[in-house]
Amino acid sequence: MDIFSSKKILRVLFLAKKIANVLILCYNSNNMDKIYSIKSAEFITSVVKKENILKDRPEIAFVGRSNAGKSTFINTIVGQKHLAKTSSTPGLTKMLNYFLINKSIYFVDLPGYGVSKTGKRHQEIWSELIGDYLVSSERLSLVFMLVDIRNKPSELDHMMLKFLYLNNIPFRIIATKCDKVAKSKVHQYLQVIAKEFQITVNNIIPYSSETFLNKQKILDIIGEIDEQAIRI
Ligand SMILES: Nc1nc2c(ncn2[C@@H]2O[C@H](COP(=O)(O)OP(=O)(O)OP(=O)(O)O)[C@@H](O)[C@H]2O)c(=O)[nH]1
Ligand SMILES: [Mg+2]
Repeated sequence: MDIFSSKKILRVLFLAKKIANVLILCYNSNNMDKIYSIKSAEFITSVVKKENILKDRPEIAFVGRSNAGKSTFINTIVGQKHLAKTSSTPGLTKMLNYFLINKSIYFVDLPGYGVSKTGKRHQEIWSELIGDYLVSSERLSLVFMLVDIRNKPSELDHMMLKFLYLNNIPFRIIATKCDKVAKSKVHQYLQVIAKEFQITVNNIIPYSSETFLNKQKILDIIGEIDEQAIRI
């Protein structure tokens, strides 16, 4: 074989290696960096009694003080403006509202706690319902606990966190309404919440329903729970 044909073979081999590398890269990006998205979300039912709690699918629940932004959070995460009812008046969500996501898992919007206007008896009924739900939902996979970034966690927030710990319920903390504070101050506010809860700042995900800050990060967390996950 003369020197020219061996050079040709080397060039072909080099090209083949390059093509193989590109193909491997494409394969990996198709299979490993899949992005979870929500294709469908529909209201299923409202529950007021323990005996009616659904048990047929994995669930993600949303807890937090009234007006923390739970229902708005659900709407922006699923990409529908009016799926869960929202209001600037605290105490709007009074029942357990179930939404079916991607025909696979439930989102459960829970009544907020800490509304003095609604009367003590009402609050007792709600906290009983929230407690019953959290302990008796066998397929509860995750709780998103929402706190308004501007507010120091309340006594009820502390109680909720303790409750989740003691009952071994996996949870993530979301600091909502980040658009309401200066960007440069977000970390400072998160530190206040972290200090109060005695956790590290990294354990709190800042969010805004106005800017969709960290929406994909939250969708990816949801995707880990959705076993039937459809990813793009
Ligand atoms: N600027 C801003 N406003 C928000 C955000 N999230 C929620 N809100 C507003 O906060 C108010 C309360 O939001 P909801 O989603 O109804 O709060 P909730 O926690 O579901 O309240 P309850 O149903 O009473 O427990 C509404 O006026 C929302 O528009 C946010 O990220 N940024
Ligand atoms: Mg609500």
